Amino acid sequence: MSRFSFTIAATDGKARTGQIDTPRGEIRTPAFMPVGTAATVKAMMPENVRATGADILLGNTYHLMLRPGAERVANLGGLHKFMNWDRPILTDSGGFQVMSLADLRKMSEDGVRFKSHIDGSEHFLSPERSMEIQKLLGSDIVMCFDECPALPADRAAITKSMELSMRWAQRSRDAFGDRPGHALFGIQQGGLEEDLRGKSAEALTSIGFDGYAVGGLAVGEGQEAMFGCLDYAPDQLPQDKPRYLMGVGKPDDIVGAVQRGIDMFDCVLPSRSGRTGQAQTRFGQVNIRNARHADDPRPLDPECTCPACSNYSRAYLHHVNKAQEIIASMLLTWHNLHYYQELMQGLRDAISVGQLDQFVAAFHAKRAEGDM
Ligand code: PRF
Ligand code: ZN
Repeated sequence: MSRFSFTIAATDGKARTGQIDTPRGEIRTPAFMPVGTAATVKAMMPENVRATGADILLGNTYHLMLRPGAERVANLGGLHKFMNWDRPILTDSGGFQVMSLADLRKMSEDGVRFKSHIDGSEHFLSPERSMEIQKLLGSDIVMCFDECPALPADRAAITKSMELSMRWAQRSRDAFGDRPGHALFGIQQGGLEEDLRGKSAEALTSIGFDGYAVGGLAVGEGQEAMFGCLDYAPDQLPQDKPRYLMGVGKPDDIVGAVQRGIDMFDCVLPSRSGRTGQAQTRFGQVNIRNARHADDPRPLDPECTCPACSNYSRAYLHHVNKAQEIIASMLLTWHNLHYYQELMQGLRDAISVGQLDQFVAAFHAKRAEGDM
């Protein structure tokens, strides 16, 4: 019952496939975690999210502490029961969301004071309070409280921020304590500076975590710079623990990151873009609102087995989107999450049989062909 372990079944180059075992079930890696920020993956019932192939969801400390409140969720039996998802949940620690969403932020060594973007009320987050909230929620994989500097930033600012995040990582570890069956992940920072990333990895490794995230990327640096960093950052982290690239990404970002040794991902893209009429497909992004779909009786993707592609035409998806019907969000979100999970299964299978290069070549060829 107290198990939380990571087993690598096969490798292909730097890529790995395997599974994380938790008391709430296994997580097949490389894994994509749909984002359930406010105790829901928007427009989806949890059982349908599971049907797309998701093993784990991501939840957010920041949103849930503001609404409905962590103590309230705990009194109602925890986040799993509250949202009707009994498999693993990873929660982000709040600092990153404070920086992107909250008003009037005031940072100190102790933590960050801020005003809610919802009602202007005042709140405080620190490593200790973030650990407490994630425990109240019942999170299976808890993230350290960190600071993610916006890029570009000068080296002095990135150094100072990384060092603060490493002191907060130690405080997160101390506050988390020993909780069998629950995991605590450290978060590497250091911008695009290889030596600072190395120092961050050393600090985290000497504290000791159940998994390690690469934080501070996908913050505006572009894919080439991100891949440049991922050419060394995962190698600086322990080989035998899961590596999680936070907030990434587009399908080609995920493929490139898996090739560089990343095991876990989360991103709002498939769910958020589904609500604005963008479909993520084998042949690239398709805007279902485009007039060329209005009379098209074909499915979005004839090879996709999701409900949107099995039962509806492009013309129907176009119509319900234009008419702002709720089912438009439901169908495209389902398709997008299905596509992402199928991509992850394809990556896992390819790594298992040592055919990742061939898989990646076919992935890019299909996208180059485009939607016809
Ligand atoms: N830290 C935390 N959450 C995050 C990030 C980070 O650096 C990122 C960066 N892409 C996304 N989410 N705690
Ligand atoms: Zn589909």
